Amino acid sequence: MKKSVIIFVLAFVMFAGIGLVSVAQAQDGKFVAVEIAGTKFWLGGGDVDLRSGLRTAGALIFKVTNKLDADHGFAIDAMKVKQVVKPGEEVTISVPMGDLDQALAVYKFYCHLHPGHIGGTLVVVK
Ligand SMILES: [Cu+2]
Repeated sequence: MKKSVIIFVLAFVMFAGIGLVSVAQAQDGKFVAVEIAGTKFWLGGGDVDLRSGLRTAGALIFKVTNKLDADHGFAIDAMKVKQVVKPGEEVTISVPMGDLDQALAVYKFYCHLHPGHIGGTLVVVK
């Protein structure tokens, strides 16, 4: 490859990387419903650091995507979240800070439509 082509490719990769970072900052959590070896999971969660100046003020923003071919529920009781997500749909859920159960740091997310659908936890650092 010519040197100019390599520089162009590197510049493109850098800009694409910056784009991904700014998209990631626009939300506090990303969740995807998938099926692995016959078991359905909500993948996602992790940490939300409320002390970070990069996050959206006043609310938590979650991007929730259902990659499966049936309706699935996305619920976080301690954040008053209960949403049905249609097949192939991506929804943005905004949770006002006032809806968080302040006594908790670890929040369970799960599918309220299927008991066998495995969820996970989200840690909120206050
Ligand atoms: Cu489900």
